[in-house]
Amino acid sequence: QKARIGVTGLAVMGRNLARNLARHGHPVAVHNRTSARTKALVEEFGGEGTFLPAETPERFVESLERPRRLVVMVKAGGPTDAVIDEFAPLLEPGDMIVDGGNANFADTRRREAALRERGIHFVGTGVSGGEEGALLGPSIMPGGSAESYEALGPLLEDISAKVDGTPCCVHVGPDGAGHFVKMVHNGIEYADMQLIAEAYDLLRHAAGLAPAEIAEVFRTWNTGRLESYLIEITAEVLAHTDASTGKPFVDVVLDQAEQKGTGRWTVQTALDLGVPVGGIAEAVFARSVSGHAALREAARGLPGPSRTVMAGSGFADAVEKALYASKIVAYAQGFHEIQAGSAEYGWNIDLGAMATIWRGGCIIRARFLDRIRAAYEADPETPTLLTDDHFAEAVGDAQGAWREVVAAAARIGVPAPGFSTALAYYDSLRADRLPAALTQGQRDFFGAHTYRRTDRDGSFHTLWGGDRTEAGA
Ligand code: NBP
Repeated sequence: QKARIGVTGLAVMGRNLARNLARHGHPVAVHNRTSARTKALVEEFGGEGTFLPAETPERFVESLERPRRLVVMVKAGGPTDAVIDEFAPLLEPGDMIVDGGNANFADTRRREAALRERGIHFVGTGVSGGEEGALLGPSIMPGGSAESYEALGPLLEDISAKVDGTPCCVHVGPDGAGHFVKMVHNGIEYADMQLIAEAYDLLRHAAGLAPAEIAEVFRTWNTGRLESYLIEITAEVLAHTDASTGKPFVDVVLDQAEQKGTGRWTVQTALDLGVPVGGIAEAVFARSVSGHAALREAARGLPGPSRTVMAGSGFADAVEKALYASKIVAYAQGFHEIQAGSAEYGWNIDLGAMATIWRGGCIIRARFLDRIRAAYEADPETPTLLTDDHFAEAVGDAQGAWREVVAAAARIGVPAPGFSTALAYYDSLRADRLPAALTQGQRDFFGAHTYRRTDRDGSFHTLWGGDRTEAGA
């Protein structure tokens, strides 16, 4: 018997993806550099379906039906290249290598081009949902050729999460498109988590609520428009009590957030593409600030207002509005980045389809994504989600409370970089005039960088060092 698909790299993600495939009735070949993992998988879970274990790359490749579908789930970076170098010589034109790791999309573009020369399809695929998603149904974002999706799509759609019967898997676009979208998904995830953390901090310090009480607030929010996996787990974490001290769990965890890199890539890429993603950038910076222990220690005694409890009733509702509005901004920025990446690399990404496949399986799964899908259905070319009827109305309704919350944060000295930057972005977009005019004046003054005028075409320069007449054409 041959396997329909194979998975190499059997740590948590690969093992669970292989089990997911087997549970769906697809005979799956399994391989890992260290064969103990392969044996353990078959011993523990062999009863779940048909596994074809292989100790060597040669046996692994031999056990696959043609064209071969080979999923690589190893640590991203060097290990992925090592595995490709090991397996590609064993493959034939028409075979497919699916990289399900969190690769940088630029690496994926490089690998895809190199393997295409040899006739091998390289399918950089975003997989979201962590360990549990991989087993029970992740959100899957495959890039690569349309031809490879014909052979892989049905399998991937079969094991993906489903929402209202629709698979959370769609062909994203050529070469690096899948990993690009996964990267932005993670960037949005960073922003979403940061905004939730700020909401918690404000409820705690401005409203004086205890973690268990805040958990209740989040539970209530989770029955409304903010309903999402992240809000749900936030309530769980806040309600948890540390067994050894009896204190709220959140009070015994070191307040230094770590990161693996996809948030940083999202921001670096946005800078390269010239897309403003302040909400995502502040979320990455907030984790970075938290980790600078010595810096924070040095600055701890700096003056600030007393953190007296000041918020009255209704504050939680205001925070809910600030959170919803800021979240809309973060998603608008993330989708703008996908739109820009798609244009830059000619990927032709369907933005509404991205919202659709993120509704289930992944970390940012939320009711809210239906709204984004509807916004792109109404206008696929919309320059920003903020002008969609639903979102414009929601933000319009929230903006008063949003401003109050940002002001309250500033008054009591609680950092709210996510809420603040989102509001500044909103106000920047809606402004009649921006002080960028002054910036251009300064640039022209010190560097003769020229400026354009509101009333005439052409570029102009004022002779600042001379008689200040204007030259231009
Ligand atoms: P890890 O990222 O911890 O990688 C461990 C696997 O890589 C093992 O199978 C290991 O083999 C293999 N490997 C390494 Br390390 N170097 C290798 C090499 N030179 N040649 C061959 N194999 C090598 O596993 P993971 O947490 O399951 O994640 C797998 C991928 O999925 C990563 O790219 C990750 O970013 C991505 N991802 C993870 C999550 C998550 O929630 N964990 C979610 C979404 C995506 P060994 O057993 O012989 O050491």
